Amino acid sequence: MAFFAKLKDKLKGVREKWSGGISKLFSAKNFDSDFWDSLEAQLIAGDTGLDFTEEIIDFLKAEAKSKNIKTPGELKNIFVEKITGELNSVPGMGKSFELKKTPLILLMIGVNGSGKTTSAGKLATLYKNQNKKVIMAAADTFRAAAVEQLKIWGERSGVRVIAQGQGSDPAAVAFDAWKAAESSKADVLIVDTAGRLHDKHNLMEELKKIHRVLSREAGADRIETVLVLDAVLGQNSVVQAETFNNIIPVSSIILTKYDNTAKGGVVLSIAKKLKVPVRYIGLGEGADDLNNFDPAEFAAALLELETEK
Ligand SMILES: Nc1nc2c(ncn2[C@@H]2O[C@H](COP(=O)(O)OP(=O)(O)OP(=O)(O)O)[C@@H](O)[C@H]2O)c(=O)[nH]1
Ligand SMILES: [Mg+2]
Repeated sequence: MAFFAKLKDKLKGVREKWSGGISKLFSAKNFDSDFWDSLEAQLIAGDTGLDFTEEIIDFLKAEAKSKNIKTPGELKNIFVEKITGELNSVPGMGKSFELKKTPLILLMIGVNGSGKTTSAGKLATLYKNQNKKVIMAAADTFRAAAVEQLKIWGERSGVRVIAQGQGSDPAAVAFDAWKAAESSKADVLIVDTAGRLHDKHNLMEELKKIHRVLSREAGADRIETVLVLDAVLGQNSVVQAETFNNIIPVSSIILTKYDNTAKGGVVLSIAKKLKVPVRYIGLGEGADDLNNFDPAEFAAALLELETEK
């Protein structure tokens, strides 16, 4: 199913649809301060972020003036192009991870409950379905039942999970898993890590250690540091991303629980502020509920325009 068709389907029960609100505005008869104020309010309410919202409004006003546009309806395509262009200006946006140098390491990081383990399981399923050889590493040795949770995903997807006991050194688990991935010529090694509050110093140090060990053994260019963010947190997730990025450079983002938010604009905020690609979005708890993020479709759907796909 196409990205937004699936999203709409998932969002059926959500009464307050952000895109529907924006779309309605553009059917206004003319530009008055009400139109601009409402558009601004809708974008901010949808977690687009203050700075970017202001930029969009200023850009649209300038376009309307210079092109002598009289009705909001005529601005629709310009709006869509602006949004799509901003998203696509970030390399890798909406694209799958590149398997140029294998085994590729996907180091899953993020705060508690953001969806790291679930996303690891979904990615394992996805690669398995593409007949890739996948190994997962249970480097969350902190939380009881974390290893078990990953093993269940492993069984479900038919993927081997490298684990040690609870409380063991996560960097040692990552090391073991790398050795296994290397010797078995795996395509992808997915490393699940413990959820951490981004202000907990020692947990961040532990994360750095995992990254250091993997970089030393496998080479930094083989590691995708995948920050898993909960879309429901909106602007807070942007702050989280900035904090994590200061610890180890984040190279990709998976935005989870997109099915649970009526505020889709956080994608724009992330693209604009962090310049890190949102490659996938999570649309549910199931193994197949992971989709590439499609910028053009996303932008068109904001105005309820049909796309060619
Ligand atoms: N609706 C929905 N739920 C999700 C999604 N991704 C994860 N979840 C749910 O969010 C909860 C937390 O997911 P986990 O994968 O355990 O999160 P985590 O980051 O590994 O958590 P910790 O290991 O405790 O840090 C679970 O109940 C998941 O089923 C998603 O895209 N949509
Ligand atoms: Mg977890």
